Amino acid sequence: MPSALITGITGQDGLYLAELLLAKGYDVHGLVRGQNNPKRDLVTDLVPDVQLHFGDLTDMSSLIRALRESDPDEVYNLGAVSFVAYSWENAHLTTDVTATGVLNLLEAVRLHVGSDVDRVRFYQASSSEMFGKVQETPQHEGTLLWPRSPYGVAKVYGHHMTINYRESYGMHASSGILFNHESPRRGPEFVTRKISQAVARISLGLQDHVLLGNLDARRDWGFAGDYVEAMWLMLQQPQADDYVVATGETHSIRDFLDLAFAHVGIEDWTPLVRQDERFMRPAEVDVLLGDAGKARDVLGWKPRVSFPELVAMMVEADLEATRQGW
Ligand code: NAP
Ligand code: F7E
Repeated sequence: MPSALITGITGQDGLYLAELLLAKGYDVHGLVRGQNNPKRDLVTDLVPDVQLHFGDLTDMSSLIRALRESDPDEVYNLGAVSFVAYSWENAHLTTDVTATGVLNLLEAVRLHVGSDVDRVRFYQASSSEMFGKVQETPQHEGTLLWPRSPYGVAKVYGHHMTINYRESYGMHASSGILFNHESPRRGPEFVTRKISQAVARISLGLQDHVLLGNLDARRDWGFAGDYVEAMWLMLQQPQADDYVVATGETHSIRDFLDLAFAHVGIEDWTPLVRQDERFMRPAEVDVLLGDAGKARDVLGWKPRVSFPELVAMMVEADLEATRQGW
């Protein structure tokens, strides 16, 4: 039975990846941080077969211990401070977790495997935020990186460190440059879930408007359940490499609002949405559009869920959750 250790198991992607790997017959282990993490119960409810280990990306000895306890064939590093807006407020913390945390885990894996470098395959959760102020469109694996936030800068560090461990030690270390991916499990701080929750509450008469920031930003949004499959495929290749994972479509926040409100029968959402300075960013990533041609050709990966299907899925899930009082 193959085994895997997932950092970030309590997050959106960690849960989908755990479900995918369990369905494939893996022995799945997850790293949980904190002395009384409230999301631990979510993991035990949704994926009870995952074995949990205590650890934190900023604490290298805890990573070494988790590797010893789980002895995985594959390590997926999904743990991060992942909210871009928060990264300006806590730039050092973001750097410690999202940048140095990658080095800690790579080094822990290197020490764990000793001279047997093929023993563990490593996945790093890189991000389209590394393209930031985009230097070409669409963005591909060779596009110049120009991050626009402490989060983006931290991800660039983790990305290059992953490549460096591959080149320096021959480690099977791959980096997935994933564009935005969403789902009903998306944290409510991110714009898509903030909108789907607000639309559900507004349509049920529980809220009268929503405050948002820049409505003109454009993102290449896909479904998280599709994207974790690409992570797994990367680690099944004979050679480690870097891959862009994206849909190849870009949409604005306004497009998302159009579809989300239309789903509950509201055609004109302008009186229901107010812009608020607090949600504007010091430096914005205006437009992202990914070219996932390499993932399609080498991994045989393509997205299954379309943008309208994604929006409908999220609004439906929040309507149901709000009605049930979850
Ligand atoms: P998420 O829902 O925010 O989950 C982040 C995970 O990281 C959580 O499980 C969190 O644990 C964990 N974490 C935070 N600080 C940690 C620490 N010090 N030590 C160990 N774990 C820690 O993020 P996601 O959307 O699933 O994304 C997964 C990964 O992909 C992240 O690295 C993210 O930056 C990257 N990424 C995401 C997207 C996207 O669109 N979703 C796109 C590109 C890349 P707690 O629950 O304890 O906070
Ligand atoms: O913002 C705009 C905001 O916070 C998207 C993370 O998973 O994907 C995510 O990062 C856009 C930005 O995601 C609000 O200014 C407007 O232009 O949903 P978001 P993100 O910053 O793109 C990448 C790929 C990652 O790697 C990250 O980990 O929406 N926006 N109004 C708003 N954003 C938020 N959060 N809240 C608003 O009210």
